[in-house]
Amino acid sequence: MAKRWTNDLTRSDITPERVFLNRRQLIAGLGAGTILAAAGRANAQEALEPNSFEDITNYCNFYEFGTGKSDPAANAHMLTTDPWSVKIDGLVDTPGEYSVADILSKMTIEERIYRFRCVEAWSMIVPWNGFELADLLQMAGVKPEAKYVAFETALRPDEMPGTRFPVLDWPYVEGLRLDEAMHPLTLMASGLYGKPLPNQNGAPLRLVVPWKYGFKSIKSIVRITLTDSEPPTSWNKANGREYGFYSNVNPEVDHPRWSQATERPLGGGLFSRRRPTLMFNGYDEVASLYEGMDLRANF
Ligand SMILES: Nc1nc2c(c(=O)[nH]1)N[C@H]1C(S)=C(S)[C@@H](COP(=O)(O)O)O[C@H]1N2
Ligand SMILES: [Mo]
Repeated sequence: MAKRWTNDLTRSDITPERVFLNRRQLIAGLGAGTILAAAGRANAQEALEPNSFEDITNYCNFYEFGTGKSDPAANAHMLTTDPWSVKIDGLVDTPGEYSVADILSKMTIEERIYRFRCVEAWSMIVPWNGFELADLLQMAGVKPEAKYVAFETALRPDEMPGTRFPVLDWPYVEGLRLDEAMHPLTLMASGLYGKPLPNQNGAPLRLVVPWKYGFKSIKSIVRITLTDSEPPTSWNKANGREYGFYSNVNPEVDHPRWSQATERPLGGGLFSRRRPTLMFNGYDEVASLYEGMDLRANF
């Protein structure tokens, strides 16, 4: 499948040596199409230098393996990720169990360097490998009545020690409105830094929705269901006052217990400079999805 649209810089667009490039160097090194894309995105057009592989894989949230930031790295090796299949059901033309191997053979894997902003107010930049969720949904055939997409993570207490504790109502579930799910920025990631996705980051397939708080980016997905009503989501069920269905990154809507105006970029140490958080995490191109909506009421 052809690469239809690119939101951000990808490492295949820049010179082979991964170095920090300033805007002028970047534009000099890019093809004409990308220059246009870059010109339209002046606001977010800083060079995105990814966090290190070590940072991304050792500072994780994956409560199925424990609630500490290093628990997933320590425990997620217990998860069997091959073979793996994803059930796609609900309002689709061809429901069924799709093996990940089969899915990957049909999708074009590309690299997307995305900002990632956790609701806890830390952030990082990740070079994901994956494909657009829209391509997978189109493969299954979305019925006209479908309005939402529900996602579910594996629940295997034998392999996921964290699920023996009632921290969340397992399995972890998430959801998107169909237009959010079909947006070209919405990625299904199967890798990072050009390597298969480490288990702690959600192997073998996880969602990445870069303009929403990190908890929307559900890991180790076993089921995708097209529905006509808004699906329940884990953090909203756990605390609906603090975590809404939309959970778009929004510096103007604070968490009831902390400000969302700024964030701490990972990798700079505990006392690194905070930086301003951007509306939609800098991905302004999604603003039209929410036109006419009160983003305070629909947080
Ligand atoms: N199944 C599942 N998915 C999950 C989580 C989780 O605990 N379980 N944590 C979420 C949160 S809070 C964040 S910030 C991101 C973290 O992704 P990373 O560890 O790959 O950076 O995963 C999200 N996806
Ligand atoms: Mo998070």
